[in-house]
Amino acid sequence: MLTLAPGLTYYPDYLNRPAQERLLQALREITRDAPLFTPRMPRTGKPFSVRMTNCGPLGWVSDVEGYRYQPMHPDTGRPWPAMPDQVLAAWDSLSGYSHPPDACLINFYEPSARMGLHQDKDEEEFAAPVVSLSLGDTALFRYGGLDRKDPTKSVRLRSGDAIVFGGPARLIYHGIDRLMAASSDLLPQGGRLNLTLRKVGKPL
Ligand code: MD6
Ligand code: FE
Repeated sequence: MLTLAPGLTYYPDYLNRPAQERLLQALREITRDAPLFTPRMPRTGKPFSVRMTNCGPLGWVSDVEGYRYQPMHPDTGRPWPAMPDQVLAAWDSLSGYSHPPDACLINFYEPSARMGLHQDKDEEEFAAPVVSLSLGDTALFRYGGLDRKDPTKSVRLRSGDAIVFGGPARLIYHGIDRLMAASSDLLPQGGRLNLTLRKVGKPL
């Protein structure tokens, strides 16, 4: 484990190859029930380059109306599939938080996709961290501070790596600049999957 900044911890190789393959298989089953959708920017409707789906009681969606969590898939209207045990186990071992996550956002990056600098702030419970798991091609992950203009650093997230955004790092700006083409053979067609596990609501 490596501390990149106060509250920002990095776990290289958190999932070994068999665990990555198991998780990938679980994600394939999830996307059969809850297909990847193309999120759009609020107001402008401009599509993200990343496609998404979710598992767990709540899922994060974005469309012209705004960003929000909701219990149904935006295209199928069905509830999101359950979180795999492996995802719940990762939360238990990495979050340091005593309640289960209620959302797991699954981002799929084609080789050319990226994600602009943003904060994860659509949750109510900032006492819970966000736990992130990466599969497939290596990504250049940029992180900064609480102000968009703060200086940034980068770390390469490889298949199987985990990072945790908690405490003073919970609301820092971060994004994905680019993928490293053909850096992993986990996904037959290349690309990258990132899972972010969250506690959205305050515990009852
Ligand atoms: C990604 N990750 O790795 C995008 N957010 O593809 C995130 O946006 C993220 O990794 C909050 C906490 C950890 C993350
Ligand atoms: Fe994020």
